[in-house]
Amino acid sequence: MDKPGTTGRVIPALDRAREIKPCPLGAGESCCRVCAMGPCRVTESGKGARVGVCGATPDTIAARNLCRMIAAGTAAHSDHAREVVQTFCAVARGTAPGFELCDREKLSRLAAQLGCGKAEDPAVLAREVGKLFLGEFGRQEGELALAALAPPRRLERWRRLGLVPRGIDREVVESLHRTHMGVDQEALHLLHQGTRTALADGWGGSVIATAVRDVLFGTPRPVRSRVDLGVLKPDCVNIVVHGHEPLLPEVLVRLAADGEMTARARAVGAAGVNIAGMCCTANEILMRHDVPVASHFLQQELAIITGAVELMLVDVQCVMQGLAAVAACYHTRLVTTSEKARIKGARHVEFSPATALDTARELLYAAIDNFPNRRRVDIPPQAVELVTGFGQESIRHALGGRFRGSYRMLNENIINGWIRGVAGVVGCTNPRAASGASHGVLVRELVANDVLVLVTGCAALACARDGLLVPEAADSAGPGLREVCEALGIPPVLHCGSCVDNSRILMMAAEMVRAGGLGEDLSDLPVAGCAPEWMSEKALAVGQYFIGSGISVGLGVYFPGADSKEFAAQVFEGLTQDYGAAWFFEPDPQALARKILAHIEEKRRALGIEGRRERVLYDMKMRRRLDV
Ligand code: NFS
Ligand code: SF4
Repeated sequence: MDKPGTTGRVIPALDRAREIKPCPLGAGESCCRVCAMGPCRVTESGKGARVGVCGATPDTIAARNLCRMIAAGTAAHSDHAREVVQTFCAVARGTAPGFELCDREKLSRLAAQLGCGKAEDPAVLAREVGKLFLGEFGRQEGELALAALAPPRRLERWRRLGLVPRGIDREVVESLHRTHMGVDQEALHLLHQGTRTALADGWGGSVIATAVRDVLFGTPRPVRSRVDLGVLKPDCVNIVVHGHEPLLPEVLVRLAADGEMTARARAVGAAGVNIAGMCCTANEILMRHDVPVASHFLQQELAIITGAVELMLVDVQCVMQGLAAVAACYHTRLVTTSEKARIKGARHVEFSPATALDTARELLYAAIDNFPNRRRVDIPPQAVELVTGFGQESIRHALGGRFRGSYRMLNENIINGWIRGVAGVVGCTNPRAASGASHGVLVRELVANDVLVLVTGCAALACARDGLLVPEAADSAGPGLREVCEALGIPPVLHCGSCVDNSRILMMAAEMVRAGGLGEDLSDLPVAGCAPEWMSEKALAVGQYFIGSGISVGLGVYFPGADSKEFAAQVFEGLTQDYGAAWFFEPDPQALARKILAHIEEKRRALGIEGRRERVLYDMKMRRRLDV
């Protein structure tokens, strides 16, 4: 068999993961590559060097590596946010004809919240909001204006610890500086900078990206759709939109519904044009337009292998280079659309807000013209129903009722114990873990114990494939959560969007604090986060900003640098002292669920609300019943 990465047989990611042994560095030992006296491989306990050539200790190296990964994750989310804000500003100036300001009510609310004035003209208001948002990236001094969205207690704590981000770009740059050879060499000090950088992502870049996309494309409301490769249609021209930027897909979805495109598709023997999403782009257009989802991260190559994809569009982040080799074996055209990202072997058609309509039309024509080149088509029939569209606003509405739109009712349900707490299950799917299967095990255990689950990113899509995102899934919930879900007609697992939409979870947590009765800081809430199958540096940035915000986070797969006992003591315990939250590591999904449940119960005890309802302990027999 040919080696992965060489010529010959194309092996998709799952096979490659089986064939490539993970490098032990990072998991078993700390590895530093930041200067040419190294790379240095150090360990605290096993055989080998105890410090690097420069004398760097394993905990410093581990903290430095984590800080760099957080900086990369923050950069990815925030550079994406910058792109969206620039388009938003272009729309406000009237130079992006394919777009409009869709949710003007949210725009006015944002402007009022940010003190951007009360201009009647939405374009004027948008220019003001856009200017403030853009300013957050390059701010050099003072505090990120958006940090003020955090509960006052949290903001005070950040101020005391020197953690309030200044500008988004500034924190990323400073993290890279501090982790350069011979600069910041104390693990905790590095971790604090990692947190400040991550907070610039969570309360900065990600909040901005979510808010602006809501104004441009609409604030999500609950809608139904379907997920899995079975959403590809054998008789249609199939286009898969993959990556993270919803700008071009938004225009594409609109144009594809145009009669002209259907007529053109019919002329080549197809029934019409079918668009399906992949990864976070999928989450975006799913939330707003119920566009079906081909699937999560790990299934990107498999979509092409169906032989039914005429065109796959990719922009930035989580796009496997292996797609080019797979596409070359089929008729699929792989097209890169971001100025920032190209793949050898893929065609490049650059997107720009000013010419979005023309680009979308050109791409639709290319897909339709490719339909007659199809060879064998083999689409797995599975496609599962899901309900999506839960954000800060729609959850307030769904849980607060039509007339009392507030988080008070959610808090009441938590206080009286019908809902024990809330868990955010986020992040990727990873062939080194259970390839998406951990999510079902973990989430079933949580909902069976009356924990309301909020999901985003590929974790959300994995849960959707598992049938957990429909109201009927409440059948497998504990008695309290089931009752609440049935009364409100909502699933026990609420889909909150893409990974930048983790900011929605932060905002909901802030609303819960504001609604009262569950403490005064985010760290008081019976809430936890986890990323059981993380693979991307963005997931570490998300985890760190949750922790910096007071919400503990469990990580699966592996924890980088945990081999250093000193570093592990900091990240798993020490941080609690400062943030009221810390990381925990648990690769087994069932055990991860138990840790989350224990954490939630501990928070309930601290709030004095532990005894309202007894927790149901599910034995294997009961669990098997839930799994059907
Ligand atoms: Ni999030 Fe979205 Fe998926 Fe992971 Fe990648 S697509 S930004 S990083 S793999 S969840
Ligand atoms: Fe080695 Fe120190 Fe250079 Fe890192 S900075 S590679 S530990 S010499």
